[in-house]
Amino acid sequence: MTKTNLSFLKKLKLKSISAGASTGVAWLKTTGEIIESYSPVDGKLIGKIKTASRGDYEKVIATAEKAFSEWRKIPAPKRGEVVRQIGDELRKHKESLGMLVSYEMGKSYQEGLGEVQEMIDICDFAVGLSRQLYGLTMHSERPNHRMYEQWHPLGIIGVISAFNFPVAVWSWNAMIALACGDVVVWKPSSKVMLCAVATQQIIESVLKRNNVPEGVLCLVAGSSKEVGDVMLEDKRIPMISATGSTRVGIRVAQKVGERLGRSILELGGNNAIIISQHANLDLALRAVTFGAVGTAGQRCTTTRRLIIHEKVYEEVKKKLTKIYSQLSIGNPLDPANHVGPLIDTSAVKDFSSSLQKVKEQGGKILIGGKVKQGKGFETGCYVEPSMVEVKENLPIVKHETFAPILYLMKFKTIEEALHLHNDVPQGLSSAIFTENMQEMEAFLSVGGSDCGIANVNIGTSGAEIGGAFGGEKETGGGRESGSDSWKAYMRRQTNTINYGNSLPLAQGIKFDI
Ligand code: UN1
Repeated sequence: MTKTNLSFLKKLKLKSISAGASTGVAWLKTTGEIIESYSPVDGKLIGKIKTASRGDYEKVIATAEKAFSEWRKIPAPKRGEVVRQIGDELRKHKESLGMLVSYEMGKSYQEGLGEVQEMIDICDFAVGLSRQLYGLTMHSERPNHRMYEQWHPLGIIGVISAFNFPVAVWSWNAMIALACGDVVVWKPSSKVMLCAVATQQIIESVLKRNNVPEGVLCLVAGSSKEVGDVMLEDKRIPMISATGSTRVGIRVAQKVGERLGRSILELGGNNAIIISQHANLDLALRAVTFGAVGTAGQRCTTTRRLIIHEKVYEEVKKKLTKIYSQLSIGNPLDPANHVGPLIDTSAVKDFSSSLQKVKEQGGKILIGGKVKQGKGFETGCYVEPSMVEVKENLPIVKHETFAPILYLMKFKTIEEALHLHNDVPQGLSSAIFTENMQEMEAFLSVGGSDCGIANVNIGTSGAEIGGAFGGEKETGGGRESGSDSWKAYMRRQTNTINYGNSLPLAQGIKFDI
């Protein structure tokens, strides 16, 4: 195995034991247990984190609450200026942070860089947004009355992020929230806490030199028991934005819903690509491969199902099998490799048990399926990307396994393809490859894809930050990132002003005294 050059850890100034809690400008002397972070790439210890305890969490939240009363009064474009500088700071650290993302999470270095680029891009987006927090005006039915709506900051936004995007998904929430005048408390996944600590360290200098109130951008890296569960029930947090599995998301929705808090949920996906007989197969095969094996199948937008027209089925199967046989699996920091490790050995167990279910339910493994062993694979986290042929949506096909397993199935008519496509509990991302206008429009029409993202002639993963990101059904229904997702981070207020001398009631109601 290529030896990883760890000089990026020095550039990121990670200590051998990092504190797991920060108020943005100061680190706490945390009192939680120590967690060791090992790389799934080579099994080496990257660093330790003294996590946040419940008591540390309390301190952070109290500081965040105070910070909100100040931050919300700072003009939005001035808040945007701070976000702009955060983007610039991230630009300076793109390579080192991208490398840490790759090393701690296991995605390729290119994808690690891409993740930091998403952070930079959302900063740019949020800077513009800080001058565009528009409300509507409407015409009152009463004379001498004016009506309009305005958007006010909401308060503390709790961000619970998943291991697969250790830093980008936080930034989609945090940078928008910051521009909106909210403050943020971030609970990262305990599998990738060092990425969160490094990010927090990078932005610290910006917050300090701009005299941003203490508590505006906070980190509480702690266990679910000490931190996560408490956040869900904490009435001081009006909104929780959580990314993770559907199982976790249901709990978040219940707990936050019980106290009538808001939540944005971005949960499981079971994303399919329909390949029509009218597809440009060259494009389709490239998109399928990146979508299915990129991040070793651990994106929520990963391509998990291929619905292929019977006329091109054999050709697609043959060509893809060839591509899969040529994929190189290994250290994701080595650009020669296409597929890195899964996050941990428990993810490997899920991979193997899903393939076991495939066999029991009558699916046929076409290629892959094994856990890699031997030199370079000592962590036990590397698996072979697998292609499975199925006759219909078997129970296992409806389940999201967070690993590189791609199901192939056949269709005859576009109606049948759309039925197969939507016949799963999840609804995040989707795509069709076709050059036929009728098929394309059918896919995008009201009776077409039921997902939050529907693409034509590009794959299911790798969405741009400018669009709203999220999906329907078990994906949770939330939207983050671009478009007008910012509205979820603010409270809307409708205002009616009477500038006349009488008091007409709406709906023409008479009430004389
Ligand atoms: C996720 O996997 O949780 O569209 C987010 C994509 C990325 C984000 C994925 N921009 O694949």
